[in-house]
Amino acid sequence: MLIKRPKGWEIPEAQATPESVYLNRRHFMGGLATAGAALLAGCGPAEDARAQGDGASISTGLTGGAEAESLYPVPRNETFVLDREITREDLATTYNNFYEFGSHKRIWRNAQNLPLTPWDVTIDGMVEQERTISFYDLVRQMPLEERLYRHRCVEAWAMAVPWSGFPLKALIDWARPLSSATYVRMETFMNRQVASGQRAPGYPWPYVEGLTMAEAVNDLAFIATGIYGRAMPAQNGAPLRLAVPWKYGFKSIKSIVRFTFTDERPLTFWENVGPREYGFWANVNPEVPHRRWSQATEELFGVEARVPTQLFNGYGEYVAHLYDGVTGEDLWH
Ligand SMILES: Nc1nc2c(c(=O)[nH]1)N[C@H]1C(S)=C(S)[C@@H](COP(=O)(O)O)O[C@H]1N2
Ligand SMILES: [Mo]
Repeated sequence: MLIKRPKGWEIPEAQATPESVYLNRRHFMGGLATAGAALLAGCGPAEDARAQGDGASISTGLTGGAEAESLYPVPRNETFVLDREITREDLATTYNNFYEFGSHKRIWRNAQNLPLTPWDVTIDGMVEQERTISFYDLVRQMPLEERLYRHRCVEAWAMAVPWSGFPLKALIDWARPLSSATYVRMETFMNRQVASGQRAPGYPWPYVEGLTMAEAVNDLAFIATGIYGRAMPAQNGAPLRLAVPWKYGFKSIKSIVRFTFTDERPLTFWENVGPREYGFWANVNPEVPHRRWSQATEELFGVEARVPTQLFNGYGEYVAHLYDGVTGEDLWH
């Protein structure tokens, strides 16, 4: 796939070798994460040291077979432009947060064991009619497009990736929730056989996330089913995952099996694990530090550059109005 690199963000090729990237990452993560690493939303600094070499050659991964693969590539929606270089595909597909497969970044190999066919998606709760549909039947009915989005992890690193998928609003229109529904709750698969992380004690599986209905029908809220012009690899959340780029990365729940419409705010996975550090809203804000580190700047993963963090990760024009009337809430954790 042809990728346009905006001038000014170009980094000398020599600085972008996997070794220097990972050494830099190790240095960086070591500085901010010492005690309480288990509470970090997807942080396992100790594992980074093993990373050298992994990223250079691999960009494959199970994607749900030829049927899923045949859907791509899809036309790019040019509305969404980046202010930075697209992250190298081999980096974005081998450095992942996916606690179901381990509390470190090198889960891509383990994730290959996740069975992707068949994959059923259940729509339930406050809807006209509860139903379960296969992923492939669902995705074929959705308006597929490609979007270039920034991705900002709460750990203060950032990527930029080309997602393929469809607006969450398209799925919601299809699901026909009742007007009394005020939240959509999303849930990841449960599979202790293949997901070693789900066998480890201490985490409230399955992974759960949620959005208000207003957030969910916002133009930016996207269900990604592909990446870099091909079907989603398991490690990035196949066959379908959320992408809400104005929020910290942990909101972008992977490998979804259930959408539940409700009038109760869902208790999300990380809020459940560490309510002092992670909340429901998790909107990106450079001025509100995490309880243990600053959010003022972020590391552009793969290019050894730090840049200022932007309010709403730079997407304020799309989403800031959603929070105008919201008072008495911590919108930034
Ligand atoms: N089910 C599930 N979804 C998840 C996570 C997870 O551990 N489990 N990690 C989150 C975090 S912290 C981040 S930063 C992103 C990482 O997505 P990527 O690996 O595609 O970059 O996925 C999010 N979605
Ligand atoms: Mo994250």
